[in-house]
Amino acid sequence: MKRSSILIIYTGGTIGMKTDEATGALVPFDFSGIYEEFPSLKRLKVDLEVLTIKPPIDSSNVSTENWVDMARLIRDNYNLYDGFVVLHGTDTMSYSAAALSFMLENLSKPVIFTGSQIPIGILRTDGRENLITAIEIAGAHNEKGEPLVPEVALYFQNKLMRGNRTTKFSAEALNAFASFNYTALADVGVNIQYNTSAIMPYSAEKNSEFYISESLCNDIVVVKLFPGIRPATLRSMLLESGARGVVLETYGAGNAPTSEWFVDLVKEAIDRGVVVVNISQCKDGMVQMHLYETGLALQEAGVVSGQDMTIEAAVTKLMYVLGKNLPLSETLQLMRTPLRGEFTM
Ligand code: ASN
Repeated sequence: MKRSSILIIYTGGTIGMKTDEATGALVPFDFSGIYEEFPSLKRLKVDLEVLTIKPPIDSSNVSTENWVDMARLIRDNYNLYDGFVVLHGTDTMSYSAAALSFMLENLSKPVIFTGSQIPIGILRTDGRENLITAIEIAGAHNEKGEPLVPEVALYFQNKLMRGNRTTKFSAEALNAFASFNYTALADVGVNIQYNTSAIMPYSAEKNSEFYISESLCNDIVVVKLFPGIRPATLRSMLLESGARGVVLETYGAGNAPTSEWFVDLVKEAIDRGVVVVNISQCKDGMVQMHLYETGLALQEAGVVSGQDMTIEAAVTKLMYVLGKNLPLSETLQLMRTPLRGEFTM
């Protein structure tokens, strides 16, 4: 079996922290010295290089510009490496993984996001296993040399998940991420069990046509419904904010109040060309606007069903699709089509 070459892109987050021997404070860890810190990595059949985004950030500070930087780093190194591991803070890792899944066009190499809940320089860290297994997955290939996971995925605590299907659901547990609506791409125990039928198939033609989309539109508003929301609040978010795209977080199977003022405001936004996508506040399950009168009103107003998309996928997909500046009908068509396996039809 050939050795894989992997580029680690360190963006920041808890995984990059260790205790300063002198002061006892947490300080950033220098990943370029990765072999000195983890000599056991030499036993993996991979060649590693590390690039650090300067300055490394707490992921709560991540911006669309950072996503463009990450995408460019992958593009500039695409032909030099077999796979990529992105070390990222956990707080917004699902947003970044979803964003990159859209921005990396015709991707046919592994881009594996991981991080940790406990700093890598702390004895009880979860980062060491996350890092080592993410590297192993990024380098995994079949006898023909084709990567086993040619897509953007997120590895955390024994599970490999499609990046744009994940959500950070725990600020405490070490298994902080879940993919509620899509099966794991791999389960990790004594062995790594790849769920091949759930993983994007490898395509050699795609590989030669790899490029990145850098234009993201962040004129987006997320409206999380709650009983008692005032017409003036909704009006300011839908109409006065200048938003080109709205993610409406509704109840249950995609339901919202049937009050005239509510439906009229949504209609008015849609008539003005705002793209409104309906996703559920429930993490598990699917929007089905035809089920109840309370969902049907939205469907008839022209709201796009977000199906079983996560909030992270809905926001970043809107940014990506609106960033293309297409005619409205084509924008709506892209929003209704799963582009990277981000929702179930
Ligand atoms: N605040 C950190 C971050 O997202 C949390 C972590 O990485 N566990 O950068």
